[in-house]
Amino acid sequence: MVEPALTHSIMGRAAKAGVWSLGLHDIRAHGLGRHRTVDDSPYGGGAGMVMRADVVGAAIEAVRTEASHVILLEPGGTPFSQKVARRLAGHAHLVLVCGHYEGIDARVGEALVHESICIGDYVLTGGELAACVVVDAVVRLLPGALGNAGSTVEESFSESLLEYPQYTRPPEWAGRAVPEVLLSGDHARVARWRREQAELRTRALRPDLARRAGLED
Ligand code: JCQ
Repeated sequence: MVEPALTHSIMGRAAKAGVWSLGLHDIRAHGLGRHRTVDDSPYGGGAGMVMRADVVGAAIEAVRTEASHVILLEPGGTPFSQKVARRLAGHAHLVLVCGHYEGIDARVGEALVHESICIGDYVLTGGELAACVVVDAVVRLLPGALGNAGSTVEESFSESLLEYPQYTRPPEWAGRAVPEVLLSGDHARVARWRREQAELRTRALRPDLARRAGLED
């Protein structure tokens, strides 16, 4: 599921351009015995299975280097944000460890993981989708990733606001007209209107962001 998600479209083009590269490693390759077992029942009892420290540890050791920043995706981690994405974009090599079942033996986190990251308050069946979210948000920040199509120049205040509404042709659709100001050709008026819309939308839809951005109530 990870390969198609991260080799599609912009992410795939950026990989072909040498901006980044993806290495996929199956933890089960380090599994034990004929069944390549990766998990076992929890010490202390209880339902579910826990991924073994020796197996996951060997998988991490096989791919990490001196330059690696090892990340575990889990609900208990640091909340992921644009700020965290910017920080991770500064690392030469990220190792994203994807757990399954009830989680990974806690000793792996202590011994081999630099930080745990959480992408939101819900539980997934495995860390792979969370890893895809983190990789997408980080890779688009790398120089050359977006080509000429986009700019990641993020002004410190406006990036904490929601986007203003966008319109394109046709000028009227389903009885709805594009706001007149956008057809006016008055660039200063357009800029003012967009800024105002961004603030109104942020206040209405994300009061938490509005407060953080310092907008008046
Ligand atoms: C990440 N928000 C939710 C699921 C166990 C390491 O242990 C486990 C990891 C997962 C996958 O991550 C998430 C998640 N951010 O569920 C179970």
